[in-house]
Amino acid sequence: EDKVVVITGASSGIGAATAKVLAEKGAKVVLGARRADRLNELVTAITANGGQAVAQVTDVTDQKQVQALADLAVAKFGRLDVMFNNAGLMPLSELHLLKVAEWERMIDVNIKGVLYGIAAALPIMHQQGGGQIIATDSVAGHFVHPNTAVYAGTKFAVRTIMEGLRQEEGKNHIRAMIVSPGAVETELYSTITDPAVRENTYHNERSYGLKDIDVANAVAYAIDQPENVSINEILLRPTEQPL
Ligand code: NJP
Repeated sequence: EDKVVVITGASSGIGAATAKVLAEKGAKVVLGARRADRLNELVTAITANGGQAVAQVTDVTDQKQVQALADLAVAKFGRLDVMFNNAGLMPLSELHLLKVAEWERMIDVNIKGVLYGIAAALPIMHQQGGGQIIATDSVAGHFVHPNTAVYAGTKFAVRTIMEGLRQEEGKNHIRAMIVSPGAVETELYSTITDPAVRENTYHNERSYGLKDIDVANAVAYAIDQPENVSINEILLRPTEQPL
């Protein structure tokens, strides 16, 4: 399909894999993240493979930058069919460690970043008469464990925001979906600053984690559905992951 898809957090992991999968299927992808070098490498790889991609450095904690990324899609490709709010970080720790700056960072990126994506996409999609908004949530949007209180809190918030969006915007032909993975082998564990928690999480990702492409394929499946089919959540775990 030749849809125009904006992806935040496109410089690595799930975002980068989704960009490649969608571009291979003919989508025009508009890529945002903070690391320009990674974005440029990805654009070069997609273009060399015959795909269409543009990138713009975007910090999702800045509403203006998220708006500029959505506007780039319209300026470059004339539309915005899918807004994939995927950027996130996961500095897990127990609450008593009082890593307040990390709590704030998760709220800013994981929650506000998604809200800014919605704010950027909605007016454009209203004008077009439809579209699709996707956010990367998590199994942590369903269950909380020690170390995950704030991270899970941000993912619970994303789940409720996206469900509200679905209920309100279906009448405007806007589809809303969250993709909720279990452990995925990406660079996300490196955002964990507590060494014991990082080692444990990293161990799980290495021993049984999904690949980023597994999540990318789930997102591509939802985008590929006909307009009357709104898949609202895809929750996927590695087979061996218990919780
Ligand atoms: O991790 P990683 P994932 N502004 O670290 C970007 C969720 N998830 O692919 O800015 C803009 O490879 C960062 O780019 P950069 C998770 O919560 C994962 O696993 O250049 N972008 C990078 O592209 C998250 O929502 C697992 O540093 C910002 C991307 O975010 C999503 O999957 C399990 C940014 C992170 O890519 C993608 O993470 C699960 C900012 N301020 C949910 N800050 C898992 N991996 O196990 C970060 O349930 N980024």
